[in-house]
Amino acid sequence: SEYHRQSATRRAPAYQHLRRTLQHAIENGELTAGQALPGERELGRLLDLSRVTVRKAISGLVEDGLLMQRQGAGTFVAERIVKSFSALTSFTDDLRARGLDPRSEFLERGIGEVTPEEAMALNLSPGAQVVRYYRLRTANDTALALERTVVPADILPDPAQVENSLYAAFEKLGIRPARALQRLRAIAFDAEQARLMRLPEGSPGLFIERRTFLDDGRVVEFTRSFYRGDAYDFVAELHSE
Ligand code: 16G
Repeated sequence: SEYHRQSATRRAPAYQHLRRTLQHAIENGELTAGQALPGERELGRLLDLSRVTVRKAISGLVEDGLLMQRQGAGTFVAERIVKSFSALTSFTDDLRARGLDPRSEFLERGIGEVTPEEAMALNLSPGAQVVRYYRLRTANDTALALERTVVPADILPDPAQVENSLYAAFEKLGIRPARALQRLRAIAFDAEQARLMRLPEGSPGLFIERRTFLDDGRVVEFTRSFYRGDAYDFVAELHSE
């Protein structure tokens, strides 16, 4: 097999061979999006490798975003996440709907005085207090986005109120986002962002800025998201005028 041919000619640890072999199989379409992989035990038996080796190779590919793990269902070749560009949904909603486990890793979290830029985006007066979050967004241990969010402190007084999902915290407080303005552009992840996302520097990303409003016109969120460029398809329905 391809695997055995490669192991005979190279000397890297066994898990790296397997990782590379699986990566090639995904890249050249032998393994296709959505396809289920055999279980760790079975794969180990097929390739005559220990379960630890198989697990190490798989967890590396999960981190890379090439494989996804679903609780109780196994490991799959990752599919692109199809996301509406016109629906006011949250990261948590989007990923839960796909049976994945979305998480927030807080890189920064705090409260402070609004900057001029934030005041403009949130329609706040100078001197107002805001809550700020910088989060790494993951699904089943794959890093999918970095997000910086600013919320007026009179809406969300305590930064600790967001445990995992911002929109879940809003819901708990009876705050109902009504509409949002969103813009998108292509970016390349800089060195620091790439490190946090575990991607090579310069990897393609989508920068999406969202300002979300309540029915009464107040702005509840100013978020700048940096999504992985290779993981998302944004779709929108267009209507003639
Ligand atoms: C999405 C939104 C972001 C919002 C976040 C809340 C896009 C491009 N961005 O990532 O503006 O702050 O969801 O997610 O959709 P959460 O409720 O999981 O924290």
